[in-house]
Amino acid sequence: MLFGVLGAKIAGYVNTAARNHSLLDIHYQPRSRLADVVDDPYTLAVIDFGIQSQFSDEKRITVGTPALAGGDLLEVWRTDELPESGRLGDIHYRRTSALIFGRILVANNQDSIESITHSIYQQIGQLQQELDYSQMIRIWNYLSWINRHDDGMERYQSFCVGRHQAIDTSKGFESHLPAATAVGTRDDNILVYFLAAHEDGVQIENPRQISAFEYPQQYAPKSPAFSRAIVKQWGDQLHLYISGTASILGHETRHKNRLLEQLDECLNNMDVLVAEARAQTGPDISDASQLTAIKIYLLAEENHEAVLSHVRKRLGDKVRVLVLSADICRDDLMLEIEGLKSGERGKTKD
Ligand code: 3EB
Repeated sequence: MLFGVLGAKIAGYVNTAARNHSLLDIHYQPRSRLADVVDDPYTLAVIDFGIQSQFSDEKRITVGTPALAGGDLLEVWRTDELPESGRLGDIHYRRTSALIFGRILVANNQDSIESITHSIYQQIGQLQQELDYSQMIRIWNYLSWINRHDDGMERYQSFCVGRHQAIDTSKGFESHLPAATAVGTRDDNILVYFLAAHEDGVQIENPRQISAFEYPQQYAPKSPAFSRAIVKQWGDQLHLYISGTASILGHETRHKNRLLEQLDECLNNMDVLVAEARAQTGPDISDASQLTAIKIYLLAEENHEAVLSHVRKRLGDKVRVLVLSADICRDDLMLEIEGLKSGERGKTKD
């Protein structure tokens, strides 16, 4: 009898995980569920937002871009296989047979942002090689004081140099670049977290924009190494990761000092990326309103209500919207937006 109950309990547990064959599921949960989510052994990572970038526990990352809207939500990454935790150099990771989630937090010190970035990306490359997850899929970079000029160069530009020098730039590397976010925090930490896998996703570029890796040198002496979006199949799930997207056409900032026009241009760019992704690989959604979630990084906090109401007018109320306080890598950009579609083909998860 006792065994029966226990057996059923274990079976129930296994079934919960096995029911959806999603190698990776990303969804949003109310903050009140934090304890359950962290206790769940299948939780790979929990992304949270606050005043300062930090590792709040073994699974939870607090990103130093405080939430102005949507702060009642946690972003939860869950797998269908018990993840194994480990550490290599400064990188903490959790991994399954299919994927690895890594995170690294480095305090600003006397070293230049270029050399800190170089060390971070070198360690990431080493981890990918040693543990055999060769394809970077999606990466988030939260750099303190991104617009400050250190040694005559904006810290974002120095970051681009350090990154470019550390990654593999052998022939054809531009067609294997991850989707990325690079925004600024106002604390003294540099936080990078990422998702890598054995096999590449499908890289999506934006026909309205010059690819970042082909930008003219004025934006960074070494080109920004990221793609505009990635589509990745995880078992029966298809994910679309849209990089931080700004009011840029070609390579130039549009609508300087006009917040809502910049917002519309970001959303136009995201609509185009969704359409490109659909044409190339078929996530069954037609525009940004059908994304699972977007994160809006906003320079001027006091504008968050205007931004949120404009976004709701354009995208409706299905998509989760987080508005986060952050610095943006060009000083004429007032905001930047990233997007996620998770779930089975054609279905939107909440
Ligand atoms: C842009 O389109 C805006 O350097 O990794 C967005 C996303 C931006 C990622 C990066 C930079 C990066 O150029 C800036």
